[in-house]
Amino acid sequence: MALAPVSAPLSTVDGFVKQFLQNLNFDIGVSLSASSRNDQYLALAGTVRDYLMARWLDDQRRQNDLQAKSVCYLSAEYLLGRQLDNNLLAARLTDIATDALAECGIRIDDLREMEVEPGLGNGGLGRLAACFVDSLATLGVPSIGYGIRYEYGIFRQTFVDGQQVEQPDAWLSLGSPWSFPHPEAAQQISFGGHTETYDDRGVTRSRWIPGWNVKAVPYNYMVPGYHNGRVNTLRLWRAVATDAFDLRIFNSGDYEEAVRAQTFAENISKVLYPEDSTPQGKELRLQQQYFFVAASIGDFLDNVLPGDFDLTNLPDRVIFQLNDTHPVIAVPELMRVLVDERGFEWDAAWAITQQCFAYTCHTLLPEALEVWSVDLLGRLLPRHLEIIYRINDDFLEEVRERFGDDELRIRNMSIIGEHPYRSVRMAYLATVAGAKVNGVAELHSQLLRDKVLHDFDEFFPEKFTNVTNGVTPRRFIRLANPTLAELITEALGAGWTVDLDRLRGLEAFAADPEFREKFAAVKAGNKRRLASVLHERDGLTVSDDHMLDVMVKRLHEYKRQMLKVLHIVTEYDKIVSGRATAADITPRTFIFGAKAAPGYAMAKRIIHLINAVGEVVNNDPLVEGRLKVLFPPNYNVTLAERVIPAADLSEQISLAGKEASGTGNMKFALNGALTVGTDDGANVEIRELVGDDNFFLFGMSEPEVEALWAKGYKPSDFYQSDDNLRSAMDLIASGAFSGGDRSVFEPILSNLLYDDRFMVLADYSSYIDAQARVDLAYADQDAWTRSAILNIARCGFFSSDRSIKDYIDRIWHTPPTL
Ligand code: 26V
Repeated sequence: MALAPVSAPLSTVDGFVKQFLQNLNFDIGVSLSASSRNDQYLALAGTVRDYLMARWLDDQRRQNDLQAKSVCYLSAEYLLGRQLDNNLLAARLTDIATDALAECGIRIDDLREMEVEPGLGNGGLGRLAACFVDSLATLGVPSIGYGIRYEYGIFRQTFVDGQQVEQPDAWLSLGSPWSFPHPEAAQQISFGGHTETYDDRGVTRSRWIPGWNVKAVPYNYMVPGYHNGRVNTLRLWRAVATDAFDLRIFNSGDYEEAVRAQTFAENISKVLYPEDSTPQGKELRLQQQYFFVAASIGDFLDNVLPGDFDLTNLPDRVIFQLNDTHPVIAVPELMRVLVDERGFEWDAAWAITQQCFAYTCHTLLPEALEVWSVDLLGRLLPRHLEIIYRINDDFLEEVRERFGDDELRIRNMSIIGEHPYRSVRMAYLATVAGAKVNGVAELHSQLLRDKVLHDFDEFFPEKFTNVTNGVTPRRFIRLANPTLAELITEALGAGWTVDLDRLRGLEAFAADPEFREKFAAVKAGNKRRLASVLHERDGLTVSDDHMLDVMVKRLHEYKRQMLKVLHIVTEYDKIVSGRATAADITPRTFIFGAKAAPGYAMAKRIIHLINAVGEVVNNDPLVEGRLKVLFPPNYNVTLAERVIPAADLSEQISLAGKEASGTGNMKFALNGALTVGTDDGANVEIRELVGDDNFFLFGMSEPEVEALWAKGYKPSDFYQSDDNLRSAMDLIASGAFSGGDRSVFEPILSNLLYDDRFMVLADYSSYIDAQARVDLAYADQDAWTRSAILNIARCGFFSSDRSIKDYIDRIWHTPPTL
């Protein structure tokens, strides 16, 4: 039965008003006149939800009927951003809702501001997962996103005296209108205990006798496709104590212990680990990982597949995509289910498992490759450790067969590492188990094959492939930049939102002075909008006539925010030392957005320095307001949607060979910012597409970086031989930005001078040259605008729809079922 009772009237203003008021009265329990903004926001969200519901149920029914092969995207992070606008857009309800609320005397913008974004991710990896579920729904691919419903997402960043202070992100505290809990569909997840062998009709088998368990309760989120009537599901798991656990302790009369047990269980989904790039090896983190993948596999097998499904055919029905190593414990979990619970022989189970997983690697930093100590893993998941050992034994046997007793090779390829302690190398496990392994940009995939996973590439070259990342044009053009979207539609007609290659059509308009003028007006409008957001949010002032030079991304040494700081200090230094007057300097506002992992001391120091430089530069009368440094705290998806469309210049300045892809770089180019960047990650592909004339390339290439390391890199040589660099660093060292205290930023400077792992000093002079080219180019505003338009026209490739199509063609083989 097709369900559409409430959806028909909702597509009219009157119907929408009626449903909105009904939700306000009956779901929220208030009258319009007594309602708060939050009440109104919740009722509005409920109304949008009601509209999508029929389609959602329809979709679930259709997926059930079709039994088509599905993608299960396993990701510990989804950095979703606000939902209201996205869902209105997908459902074509934006205008209707705006008018309906106006009839109730409510400005929809005021309600938009009420939504706290679900920040269930750290940075690029989590945001990519959110873009991918959007594209999967828009393309109509049968799929489920699986993850964790953290009670606290990424911390809220504040600054106290310029230093980062983290506050908890209680994103659920005012209600969570977009999710549907389903306690009846909970999965029981076990941990600890021991294994034992037993005789099964003459065959010795192993089984797991767990020590404790928790319940995984699914919370379903709607993921509407754009204008296609499809609504997919994002299923995030919450940990709660199991009844049995509770009851046993209750019966023993130990109330306090029962409450403690509950807290212990619920801790598992309590908080997102705010680290990125450097795994901490914490037990709770492994609990989170196993918790969500065991629940997801259990859910798929129990609830998505029909009861009588023959699991021999599992690869025809599912591909589990592993978003980095975080979900890799799913591999031994599926083996355990097949062998221990469903009676499969080892080899048959392994053949199935190897076809059901694919692995995406998102890093090149060796310290980011996750390992778990055998000790910890064996304590928490003893049966899984046994299974991993067996997988490794079989695999190393194959390596021996192929390469002979090459012990060095075998040690290097072993899933079990021995130093500095015995540990499971999760990336290796994923590579051995996965049908495919992909990097996230051409350069990154190549470096994976050549370096990080070189031996594996020799062993199974057919496994390796590339899928260059992408971003959703719905959120990052349509929602974030509505005036640009209108201008594009005016020029190209509708349809480009789901076929981003059509942006090519803008090339012709780049030559049209009238179009350039309109584009410049859009950019100016976006700058004014950002100015008003930053003024209201943080009391910051953005001048109309400045170039907006933006660096927003997690704070990490490899991303080289320090290079940006040295550029700013160099400009400032020119003025204070009398080498230039303020009038010689192109007026620029530098905008930073960056959170540092709470335990990453150097990153936090760099944040402090950026704020300190801002404090001095912004207030020095010699500068005459021509340089400004702004660092709004708590950069998140919501702020990104305001900052990116306003930017003139996009800073993508990581050391070549370190940034796997980057996705901010794509968002900026698609919003008409020009990039100053190294040949790293997807920058390489952006530059190839937009052309050298429309991109400011600088710095060493990856092979040059390697060559300099091999030769012996001495950062102090660069300091000694470059007057500008020496002077800028000396200015920081002098205490000019720390009230005369020379000790505050000394650790940053000595790190640059004597270590400089990310070769900031080696690329400094090339960067300063590139910035001079930027100034020159910016002086010709009309030519700059032309370049900006060409950037947009040539970056359609970076739609996440294209990424998903590549995954389908190269890895998943799960065609859309529209
Ligand atoms: C590691 C860990 C360790 C434990 C705590 C939580 C955590 C979270 C993430 C990671 C790995 C970080 C890998 C990552 O974020 N890579 C980024 O992925 C983006 C999407 O592919 C890509 O654009 C960025 O270049 C890449 O740095």
